[in-house]
Amino acid sequence: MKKIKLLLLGLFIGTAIINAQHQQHPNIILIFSDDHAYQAISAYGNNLVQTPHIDRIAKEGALLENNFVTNSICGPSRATLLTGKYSHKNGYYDNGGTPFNTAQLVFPQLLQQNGYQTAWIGKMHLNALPKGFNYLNVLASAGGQGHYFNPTFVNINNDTSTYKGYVTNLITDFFFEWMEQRDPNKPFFAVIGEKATHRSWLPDLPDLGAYDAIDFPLPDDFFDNYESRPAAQQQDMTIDKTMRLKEDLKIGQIFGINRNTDLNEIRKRLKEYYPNKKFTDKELRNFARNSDYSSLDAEQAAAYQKYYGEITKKFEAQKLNGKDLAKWKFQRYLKDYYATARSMDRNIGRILSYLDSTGLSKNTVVIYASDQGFYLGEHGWFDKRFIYDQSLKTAFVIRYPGVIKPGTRIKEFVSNVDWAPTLLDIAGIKTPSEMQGASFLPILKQQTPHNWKKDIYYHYYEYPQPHHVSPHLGIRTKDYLLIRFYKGVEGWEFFDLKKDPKQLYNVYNQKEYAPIIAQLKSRLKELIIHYDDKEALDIFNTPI
Ligand code: SGN
Ligand code: CA
Repeated sequence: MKKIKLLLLGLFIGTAIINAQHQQHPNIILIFSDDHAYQAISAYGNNLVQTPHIDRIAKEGALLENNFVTNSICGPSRATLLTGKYSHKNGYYDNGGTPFNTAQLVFPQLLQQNGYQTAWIGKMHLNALPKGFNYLNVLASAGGQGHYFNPTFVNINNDTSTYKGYVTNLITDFFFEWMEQRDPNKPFFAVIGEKATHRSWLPDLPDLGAYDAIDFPLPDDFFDNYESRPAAQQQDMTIDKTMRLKEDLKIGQIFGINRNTDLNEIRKRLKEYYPNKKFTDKELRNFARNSDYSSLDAEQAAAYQKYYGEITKKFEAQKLNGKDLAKWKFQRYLKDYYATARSMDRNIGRILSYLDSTGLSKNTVVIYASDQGFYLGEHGWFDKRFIYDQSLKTAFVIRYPGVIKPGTRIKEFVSNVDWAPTLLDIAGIKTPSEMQGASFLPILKQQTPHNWKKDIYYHYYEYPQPHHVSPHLGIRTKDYLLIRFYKGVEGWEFFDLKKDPKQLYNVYNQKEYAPIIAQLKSRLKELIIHYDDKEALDIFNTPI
């Protein structure tokens, strides 16, 4: 009898321990890429290029179809992620170089207070190291953008080190190193900040040419003439005119040279592609200026020279111009872009396998998201910034075993001010009142609150450099998009998304839309007041 009692007691204690382990808040990994378009992901419908590991996260968890950003560029997106606030509240409006204000609250501080160990590894791009992290190892050179090959990182003590290898692989390696040194008795939160797929799209060596056999279909608005959209007429981000053959597409590029390389050496290497062309010393020196291409070591440079040298020769033989040249550039852009993304998906595979083999998968939330969307030739563009769909929306897939039902697809509107509150909620922490978003964890559990938002407020600032996108603010609902451009171009735009999902026809002046435009304006004003965007209110109230 006594033995049975002891056995029962043992069972009871055992179950209690298991329960306690289950109740411990989960680990959270946020794999956060740069400029990786949702339309580049197979789980989001791309059927030419496969992203099996991002897809796996979606399949085993949820995919958000309407996840928006509040200001579609890099630094501001990261500042919003950390603070749960719009740019006008966290002070980080653009990539202009002003350091992120580290005195303000960032959500990892709250995670730390609740027993989490926290790390950010890879690209951060905030011109300052925020509080709230136990471990930092972030890209340092090129104004925080870092290099694809042999990059330099800065750690929490402000010490910099340069490492040999390809950035996406190194970032994963550093994550594993940190995992091995962390305290296994505490939950962890880690941001794996990818450099991929940022311009100038340098693939890892095994991926050079991975998509050369694919002829990518040209978006039907590739030769958009921007009629009825003055800000689109003013931008400087077309594949046709803005994208550069040498610096972006690596045509006639010389790799692995730097400011100290002898000019005769550069002249000699160029002879192979341009036997009859004479270069001035200034032109030769320019070849050594792009640090992304200078950072390759001899072996990497040789592989690049071989691959892009062949492409250069074929290109020069074709003597393309006009629309044919634009179409050719589009093909090369996508081939490099997807090849760069390929290494990232492979590395996400490494991360998922690591979690499987260490048994961590069960109690670790894994998120894959990008800092904003990106144009892959829609409207003829690359880059982002506009409130139009491809840059406004961004990928977000999340796996949370036992909580999110596999294969969930979410249509509700969420935005990046909601990310911090959601991550805090997962960790069992209430959203602080100064944050401007709300947790969408209930939505992920398919328990959408009845009053969940149905529209998104947006405000973009950076102007005129680098891409001449006029500042604007606006509101996006399921069916409509209303925009107020200012500074560069002054004016309103309105799109009926039911009839015009590609946002090609600005119908602001069509009479039949006057009632809905009036309604949307009053809602936009409410949002401006709700988010306390004073500058926006002045602009809204200024007649044009
Ligand atoms: C660089 C790029 C731009 C890009 C910004 C911001 N030019 O300036 O094309 O929009 O970064 O990107 S480049 O010739 O230097 O590549 S962000 O992702 O950091 O916001
Ligand atoms: Ca970015």
